[in-house]
Amino acid sequence: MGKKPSSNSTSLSIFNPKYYFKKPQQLVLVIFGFVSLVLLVSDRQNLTRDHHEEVLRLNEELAQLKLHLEDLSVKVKWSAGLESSNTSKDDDDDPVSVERREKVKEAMLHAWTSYEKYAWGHDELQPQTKDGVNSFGGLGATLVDSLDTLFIMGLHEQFQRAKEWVANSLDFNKDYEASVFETTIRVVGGLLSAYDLSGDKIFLEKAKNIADRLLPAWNSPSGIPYNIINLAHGSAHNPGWTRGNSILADSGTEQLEFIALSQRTKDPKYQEKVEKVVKELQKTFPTDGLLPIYINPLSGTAAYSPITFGAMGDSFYEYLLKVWIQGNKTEAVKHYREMWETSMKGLQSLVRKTTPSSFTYICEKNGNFLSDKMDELACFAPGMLALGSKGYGPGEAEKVLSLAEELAWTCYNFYQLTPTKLAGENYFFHPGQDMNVGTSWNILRPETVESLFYLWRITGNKTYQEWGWNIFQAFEKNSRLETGYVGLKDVNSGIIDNKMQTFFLAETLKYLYLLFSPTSVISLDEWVFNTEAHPLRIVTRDGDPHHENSQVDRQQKLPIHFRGRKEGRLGYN
Ligand code: DMJ
Repeated sequence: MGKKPSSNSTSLSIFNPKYYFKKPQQLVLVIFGFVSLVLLVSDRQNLTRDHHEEVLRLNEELAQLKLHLEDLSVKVKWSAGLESSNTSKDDDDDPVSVERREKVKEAMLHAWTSYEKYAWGHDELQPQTKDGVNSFGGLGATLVDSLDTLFIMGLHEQFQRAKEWVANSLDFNKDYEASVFETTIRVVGGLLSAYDLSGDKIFLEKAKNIADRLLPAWNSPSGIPYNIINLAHGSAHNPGWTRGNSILADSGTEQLEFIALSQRTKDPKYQEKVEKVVKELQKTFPTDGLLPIYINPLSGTAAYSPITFGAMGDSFYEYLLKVWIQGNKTEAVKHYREMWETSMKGLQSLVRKTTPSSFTYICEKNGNFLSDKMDELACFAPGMLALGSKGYGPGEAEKVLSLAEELAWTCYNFYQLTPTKLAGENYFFHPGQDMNVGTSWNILRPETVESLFYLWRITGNKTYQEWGWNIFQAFEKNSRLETGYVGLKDVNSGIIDNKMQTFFLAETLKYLYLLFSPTSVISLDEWVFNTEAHPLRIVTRDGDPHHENSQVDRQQKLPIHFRGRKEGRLGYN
């Protein structure tokens, strides 16, 4: 009797190629099965991806519809005259502003949804190639920079999703040479502002974590920080091209964030480091208050280099004023205001007027030589002057405010004089020719709308809203793509680049939104904006805005936000 093959030997034989020589139909079946399986799996994957994209698209459409609905309901209310009956009427709110801020909110939603769709968790969105890029070490820079804008605009589902990412995926342990300045103003500032607005402790924990990684940068002989630090290892240095020097703006623009962090954590170490910088600079502060852009971190003194209110100088002057405001203008911060006022005298010594149209501008200085050039970056100055004008006595206050208004007119014309109605990166002034664009790109910068926001808040002059609206429309026309917002490589030709800058969401759109909101929304009496437009609550010098014994009354802490026109206050999470 032949031996019956065991089931074991049968199963072995199907893995034996000879089996298929004897039974070719089985081979056909196996191949067919395999191909079907591969097709099925790849089809599933495609379906899942398509499904995911479809869900994101539908979400954006839904959010757009919600906005549209809010807009309609606001209009209906206005036309029915119901407004004043159920809400407290703000004198500075009107139907045109309501409609405009809804348009700005829609722009933010578009920018944010594009980021969610193509670059989620990355630092920046590249709208043309529809992908993300990590230009800040992979810290989710756009996401963190956008948190407070989402919150203020009432985009709460988006804020929630961003918060989940911060809680679960934001990791600072990166072997990356980070800019101390950029990481502070975007990440520390963004997280602290999200904490102040929402009260959610996760933001404070994360802010403390990244600030702890940045702190070794201040361990120089003078206390002036090195501007680059490895986030994983804590080794700090300056960029090669500064000849070993620290950059003025990079070294003097961490005070607001680190003081705020000390106030909220009750740990003075952050505040001590950054306040020492200003004390050090005060020792050799020039009589005109104008510091060159390079500071030697070994001696703490200025190295021969240009003086400017544009790139590399700008926010140092801004923070002198704002730390004074953050510190409740008390004795402890008096020296900041004094230094600021000295610098503003210096600024006035750099002011010139063009011919034939008499535009006011701020020169740059190198040694004794003045250069007739102004960066668009220096267009933060009108806002700063307006904000600081209130601290002067009669006479001087009007003079400073009037200079602010003249400079704002020039900055607005940086936009209006180009074919795209968007400003170039810098301008040169020649006798008889007023101004010409120098570097011709526009990377969605905020400085001019920032100044228009302050000037509107401080003067109540609606002209500034009109100017802001014109600039917003130019962004919509030239920079908006299906996949986000891009800068222009050239404001004359309108050729676009491939980057949605994080400050477009953090600053440009936030200031525009606030330009069309009542003054009670992020009141300048209660909040101070860092240089990346992150509002930090003004508390007592050692206070925590969320501490149960905090002096700030809880009702007062709630930011007002709008569903269409103001319908009420929103609570914390
Ligand atoms: C922002 O990161 C900040 O406003 C900074 O102070 C200057 N540069 C950009 C915006 O232009």
